Amino acid sequence: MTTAVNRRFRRSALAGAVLATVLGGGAILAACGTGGDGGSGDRAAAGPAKLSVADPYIPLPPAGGMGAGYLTVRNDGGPDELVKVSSPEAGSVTMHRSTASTMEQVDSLDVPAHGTLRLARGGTHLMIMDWQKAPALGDELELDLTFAKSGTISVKVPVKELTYRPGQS
Ligand SMILES: [Cu+2]
Repeated sequence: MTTAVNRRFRRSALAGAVLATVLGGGAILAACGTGGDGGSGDRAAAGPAKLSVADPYIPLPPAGGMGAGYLTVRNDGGPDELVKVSSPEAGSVTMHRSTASTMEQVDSLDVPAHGTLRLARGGTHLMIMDWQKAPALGDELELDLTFAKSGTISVKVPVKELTYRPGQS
């Protein structure tokens, strides 16, 4: 509630001439918002998380070897945390964060309020090992994403060619 009070104070402190502009468009308020993609910045960060998963894919692992997993978690609600990923089709799925020269395993990844958690090439990613059966192009593999507050979301993840990037067909 502190946030709402502050915001109201900020608005009332503005000159009447610009007040209409501020209320009319989200541009100014978004500048001091949560920084989430596409979030209006005008909504409170409290409340339950509202998660959805977009663009999941696994680049074809070499001969059934270690694979990577990429996806985007969108959140239209309060903050959450990805705490575990598993798959009935692989013995081991871990979360990794890439640094300049190496990568490290992490226990959890933040899903910001009204923002996104993006797992993408060169950044945070999943590492998948010990396949039950070597994945092939076109396979759809299940990943079970467990969040601290939202529980488990299961997604079917297509196996794509190595050069695939989301947004391409
Ligand atoms: Cu890794």
